[in-house]
Amino acid sequence: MKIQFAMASIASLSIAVASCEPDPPKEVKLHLNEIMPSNQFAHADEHGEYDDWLELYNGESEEIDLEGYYVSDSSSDYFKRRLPAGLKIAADGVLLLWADGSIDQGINHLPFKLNATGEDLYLTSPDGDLIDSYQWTNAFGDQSFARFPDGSGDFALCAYPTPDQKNGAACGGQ
Ligand SMILES: [Ca+2]
Ligand SMILES: [Ca+2]
Repeated sequence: MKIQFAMASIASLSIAVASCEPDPPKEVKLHLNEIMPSNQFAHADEHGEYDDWLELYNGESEEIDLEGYYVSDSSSDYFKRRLPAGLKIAADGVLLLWADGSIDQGINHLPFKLNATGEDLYLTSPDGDLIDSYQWTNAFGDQSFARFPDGSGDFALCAYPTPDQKNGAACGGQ
């Protein structure tokens, strides 16, 4: 009887706890949209350097302030780079980040490079929730992995990259 009473109490307690929980976090339509792990001659940064890059896409109807979001190339540390103040991405817009290991070159530069033979990328919210990730192997030079449609579609290898532009109809997209 005591055990039954205890179990009934636990059951009612868990119901009470569940009813007090806050709403789950709203899913943000912010995604990894295009990744070039082996940039050779495709697109140079503002210093004329052909560094690796990744592109984010904002599928929301409002601008997103990226300060406090995290980007990482390590599954053991999702918080490798906290994006600084000043990075904003327009509604239905894209933003390019340089993975060149040179954060001294500007707020849109990351403290790591990408590995053409294979690596992971992670995008994490300011609250620490993993928003998006992608893992690749064998990236070809000057080709990207791009989502079609922007933000929501699967990644596919793209021979006609669109850095800093929506992926649009390139590479078989609609
Ligand atoms: Ca650079
Ligand atoms: Ca693009």
